[in-house]
Amino acid sequence: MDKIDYAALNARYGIGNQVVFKEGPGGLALVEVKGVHGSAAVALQGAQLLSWMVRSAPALVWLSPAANYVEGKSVRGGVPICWPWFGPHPMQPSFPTHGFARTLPWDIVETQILPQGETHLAFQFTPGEATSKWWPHASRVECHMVIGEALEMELVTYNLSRDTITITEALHTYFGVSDIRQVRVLGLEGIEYLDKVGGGRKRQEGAITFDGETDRVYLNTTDACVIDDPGHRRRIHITKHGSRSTVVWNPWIEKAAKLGDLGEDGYLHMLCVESANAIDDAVTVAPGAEHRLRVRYSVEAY
Ligand code: TA6
Repeated sequence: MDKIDYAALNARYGIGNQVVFKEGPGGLALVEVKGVHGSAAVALQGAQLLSWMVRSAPALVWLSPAANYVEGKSVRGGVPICWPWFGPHPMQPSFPTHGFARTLPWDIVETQILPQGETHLAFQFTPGEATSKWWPHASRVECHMVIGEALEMELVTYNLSRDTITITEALHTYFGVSDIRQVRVLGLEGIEYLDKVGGGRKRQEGAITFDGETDRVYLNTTDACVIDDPGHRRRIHITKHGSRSTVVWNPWIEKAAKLGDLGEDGYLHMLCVESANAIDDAVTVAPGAEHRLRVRYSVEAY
């Protein structure tokens, strides 16, 4: 990893003690946000949001207590950005799973405090020589985050080439839950999904509940979702634009043990609800055009 000049980063993009660049675990460069409404930490590697807290409530975004912080490896938790493909590459099994954007360094390009006190961060990644073996298309991707009592994220793909490009993508968000066995996901009733555990395509009946490994890609849905968590007495509202797939994943006991970086019983306290464009919902971007995937996360206590 190139040596980071934190003094220069803070001089250019730091904002008092509200936006501070510093070295984090494993030498990963972080930007820490301490806003009037909420706080967050984002790794420059992958523009990966690692934490988001609103006041003293239990963390809304889960970060594994056993996460490895290693250059070139996605940290377990937060919001990994899957781009320019989701899951295994459709034709090249040797290519990195979930694309390469989540494991490479992004540049910060803007920081600002918005009129209502939220913090806006903008990150940018431009594929080049190092990634051309996987992705030989002139393109750029940006991630904008607005951090406050709600969390808004927007992933923007720019096609800078003369050819149409096709991407799949996901904001692979790990939400914090009290106990996965008590949690329900509402909003996907009646939607067709690809069941990556049991195989085949099925249709969701009623709320999604969890009693084992769950790995589903809900297709052709622009619907909002709600994570209802009685243990934390809260509902997390997930709305999205520019996304036709929603991925719901909990590894449960055996898969979590195999992954090895979720910590003791970590699977009980996390749930991925990922706003994506995957499988049938791949996105084509015309030459010179752009595609935007946007999410908004907010929390309602009850
Ligand atoms: O989004 C769900 C999923 O595709 C699962 O199949 C599982 O592989 C998960 O992503 C995590 O993938 P990772 O490469 O981060 O371990």
